[in-house]
Amino acid sequence: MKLYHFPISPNSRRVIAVLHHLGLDCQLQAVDLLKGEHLQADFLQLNPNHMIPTLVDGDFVLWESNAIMQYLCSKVPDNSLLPADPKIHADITRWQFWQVGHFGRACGVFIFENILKGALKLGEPDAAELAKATDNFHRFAKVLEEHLTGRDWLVGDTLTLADFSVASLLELTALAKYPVEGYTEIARWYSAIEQIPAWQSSTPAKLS
Ligand SMILES: N[C@@H](CCC(=O)N[C@@H](CS)C(=O)NCC(=O)O)C(=O)O
Repeated sequence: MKLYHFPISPNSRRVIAVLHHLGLDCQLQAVDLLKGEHLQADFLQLNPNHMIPTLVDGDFVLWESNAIMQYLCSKVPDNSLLPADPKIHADITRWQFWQVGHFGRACGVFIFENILKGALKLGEPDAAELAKATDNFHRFAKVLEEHLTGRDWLVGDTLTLADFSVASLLELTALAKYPVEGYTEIARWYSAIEQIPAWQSSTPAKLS
């Protein structure tokens, strides 16, 4: 298998953490988004959305990080990251959709305004956009905070894909300047994620 990724992308990180946790063999191929490598014809044939991560497994090409994570789990029977029990499976998938559709979108504005704009020389962060994103961040961070109260993990009593999907957004907390003050349950849970060997070994060099 080959995974096209971009270092410091949370979308890549969560997939790489799963590869490490499951002990799967996979070649990592960095695609430099800042140099526009994702817009080259060869890559567009794999992913017409010009986005990483993208997995190639023989003649099967798969994009969307959460779909890739579920596919990787299907290679390791009886793994605890994505148990077969239909309700647990659906609960994990629910949090993965929530990450893409809600929390990730709130975090994405901070990533764009406070990290990417500077890296791409697109000007200063837009205060109005950040103010709107702050409201949205709190709306969904409160849901996460309350859900984590009294729990070690997002689903059931063990680490699952749900934890890797949502936690990956938080790796950029300092650089993206998310308004995380006061979210003590999220901080406690994220500290536990940071102790997981697969999380540690998948830390991008620039964040370690
Ligand atoms: N929903 C997608 C999002 C992937 C994504 O946003 N990737 C970004 C990097 S973090 C990208 O490749 N952007 C390049 C572009 O949009 O042209 C996933 O979860 O895989």
